[in-house]
Amino acid sequence: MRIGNASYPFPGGPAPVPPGPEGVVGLDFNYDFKTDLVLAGAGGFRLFKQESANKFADVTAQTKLSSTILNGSFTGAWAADVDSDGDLDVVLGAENRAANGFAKQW
Ligand SMILES: [Ca+2]
Ligand SMILES: [Ca+2]
Repeated sequence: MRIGNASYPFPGGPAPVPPGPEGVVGLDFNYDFKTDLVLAGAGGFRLFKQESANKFADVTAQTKLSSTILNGSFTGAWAADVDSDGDLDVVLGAENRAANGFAKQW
């Protein structure tokens, strides 16, 4: 995926599967008024934090999510406060039920 002059790896898996319409989610997970990106695809889950208008950093490792989620095969992702605690969560859709579920706000 390209933003400005930079390219960021979409987790498309070995195929590689291009991003689907539900595979890119903009959200401000750290409440700094800069939109961050969740990318979800056949090759897993990635979280990119926006550092400036045209620069994102891969902060996936900081989520401390399990490898089952990080490397799962997803059909889409959506931002929602699933548990109604005031923090945004990310819901991940998967055809493989073993990897289905949601990633609570980290
Ligand atoms: Ca942000
Ligand atoms: Ca929540």
